[in-house]
Amino acid sequence: MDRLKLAIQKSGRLSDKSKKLVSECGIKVKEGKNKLIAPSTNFPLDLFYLRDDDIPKYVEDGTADIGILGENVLLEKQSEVNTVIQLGFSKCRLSLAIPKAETYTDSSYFQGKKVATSYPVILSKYLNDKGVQADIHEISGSVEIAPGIGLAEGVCDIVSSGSTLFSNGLKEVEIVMQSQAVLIANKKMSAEKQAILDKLLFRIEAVRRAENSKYILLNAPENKVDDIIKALPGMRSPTVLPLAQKGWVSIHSVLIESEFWEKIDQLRTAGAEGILVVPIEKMIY
Ligand code: PRT
Ligand code: ZN
Repeated sequence: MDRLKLAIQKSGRLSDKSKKLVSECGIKVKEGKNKLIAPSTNFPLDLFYLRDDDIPKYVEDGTADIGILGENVLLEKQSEVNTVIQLGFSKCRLSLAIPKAETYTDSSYFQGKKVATSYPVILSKYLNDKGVQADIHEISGSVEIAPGIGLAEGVCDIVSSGSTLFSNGLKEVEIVMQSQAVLIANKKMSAEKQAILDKLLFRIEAVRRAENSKYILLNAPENKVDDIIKALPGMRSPTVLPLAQKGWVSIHSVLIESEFWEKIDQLRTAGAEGILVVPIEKMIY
């Protein structure tokens, strides 16, 4: 029986969240110190611990079948793989930044200027598309210090909160790309491996849906039920149960996280009381 090989980052910003996702999919893995490969004991999958930069190549050549990494690294490496699903974690952006005191109008600012980055492929394509020729210096770490030590006049680096740029006297002037963790797959997988991947995807989707949803329970007078139901999308239709107190019901449904506060306001206006909101662990359609 074939087993699916999943490459994840060994240690770094993606590793804990990648492991958490695997665990939330009910996949148990034997953890060993400093091991390169960890087999699952209850799912036909083996975890490969790698540097994130190596994951696209390993998945392209089939050493690993699938992998989890940031879209920024995926795009930079230009490997021939399929992007299967966005995973919604490790969100960040790749941005251009310049010293705070400089005046910025548009990307022509970078014409003929030295820009330090670990993402030369993405950056040169971005600037080329805008007709700007910059002098791109590839450096592998601590990009943000380059202007301060006179190595470059600008940087193109990953930004999350912006505090690294700020504390190095830089300001973000353009977003080159948005990024998040994605699951990638080899382009020529056997039918047997594809079937294991489909099973895994089914679980990942259930976990992702649950992350974005909340279970809501509320009480309401019977004559308000129609108004309240209008405000509740639910999976199919909400559950309505009679309460011991005559003329009152309990309504149960599912809310999308992003619409949450807006819906809560609508529900209260419609007459809902005693609203309880609870997290959902998995959601299977
Ligand atoms: O050793 P290995 O090669 O596996 O890891 P790595 O050092 O190359 O990568 P790692 O672990 O730092 O990041 C892995 C991935 O996490 C990146 O490729 C991004 O997709 C994603 N990610 C999310 C980030 C950040 N947020 C992030 N903030 N990657 C890096 N940063 C760094 C950034 O380089 C800068 O130094 O954090 C700093 C900026 O953060 P703020 O919050 O100060 O703006
Ligand atoms: Zn890396």
